[in-house]
Amino acid sequence: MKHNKSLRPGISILMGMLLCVVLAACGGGGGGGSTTTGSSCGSPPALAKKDHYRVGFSQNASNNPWRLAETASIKAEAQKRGDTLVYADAANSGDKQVSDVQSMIAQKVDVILLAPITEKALVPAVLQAKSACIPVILIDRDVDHTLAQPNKDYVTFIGSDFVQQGKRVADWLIQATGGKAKIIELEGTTGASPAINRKKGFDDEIKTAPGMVLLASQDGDFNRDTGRKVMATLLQAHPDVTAVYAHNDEMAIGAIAALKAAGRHPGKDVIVVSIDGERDALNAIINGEEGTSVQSSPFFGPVSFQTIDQYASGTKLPDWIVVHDMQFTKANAQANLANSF
Ligand code: GYE
Repeated sequence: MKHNKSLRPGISILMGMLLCVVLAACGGGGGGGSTTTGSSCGSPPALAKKDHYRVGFSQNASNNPWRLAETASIKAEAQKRGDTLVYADAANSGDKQVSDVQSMIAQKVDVILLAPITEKALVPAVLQAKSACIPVILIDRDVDHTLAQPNKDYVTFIGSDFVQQGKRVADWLIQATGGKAKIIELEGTTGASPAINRKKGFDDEIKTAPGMVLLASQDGDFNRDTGRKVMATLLQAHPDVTAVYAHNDEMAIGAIAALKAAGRHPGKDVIVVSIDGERDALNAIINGEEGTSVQSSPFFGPVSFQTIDQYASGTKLPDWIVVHDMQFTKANAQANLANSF
């Protein structure tokens, strides 16, 4: 018999909610969420302390070295601890990621680590997990706080300060160009928290230097080939470009290819800067084609599982667990190559 796909998750969520009512406190009364507000299992839902957890990990894509490094870090930590990982890759689709989380809810995992593709798309899934008494920890990307809140709808957000990353890149570029540049900006996936905030951090900072002109800013989807194509098009409209700011290294590498294909000399007539710290970018810094890459660490395994432990022990967690990042330039790229991804 064919099941109605759209009904199935709804039924399992309803069953989950009923179970919570019957048990009065989902998670067996472990630490974590307050039980004074929201559903009967806490707001956010409590997590019972266990020796081993069944952890859902909803990854939004696997098409770049950063995502692969993050997944490897989570898998390695789960294995080290003897925890069971229920893994799903949404292949860049918000709809698929929502159904991936719904499937984890139906499988009754203990806790969900979620890397939401955009700030808005995964909000319904976060709220459904809460209703089903399963705590959610956001990693690497945040959701829109007007729609879902930390320490209420989900436990916390673990991730970098994206505004600061954009600001650091801008400061380096202002310094390197003596405050004079004509810039093309390649944005990350529209609606993703790092794209929104890396743009804000950079754009606000270059406004402090009147000679820094933003010629164009366009979505390159955090993707190398999209970055290359967008750069090739923008280059035709703005041949006077002297700097490229890409929201991630993959798009920067794509932009370098587009510049070279158009007979330009990245590192000489166009300065390229970006964020992440992946191996290809470090190599581009070493060979002079890229100026700087501010790190965005993908190594979420240890901090995510440590946060699960703390939550289950009843530790009050901050709304945001900030991941601290390095910055790579010619001075340290070679020394950090071996640890890059
Ligand atoms: O910079 C990028 C990836 O969400 C912080 O997403 C992450 C970003 C990372 O696709 O390369």
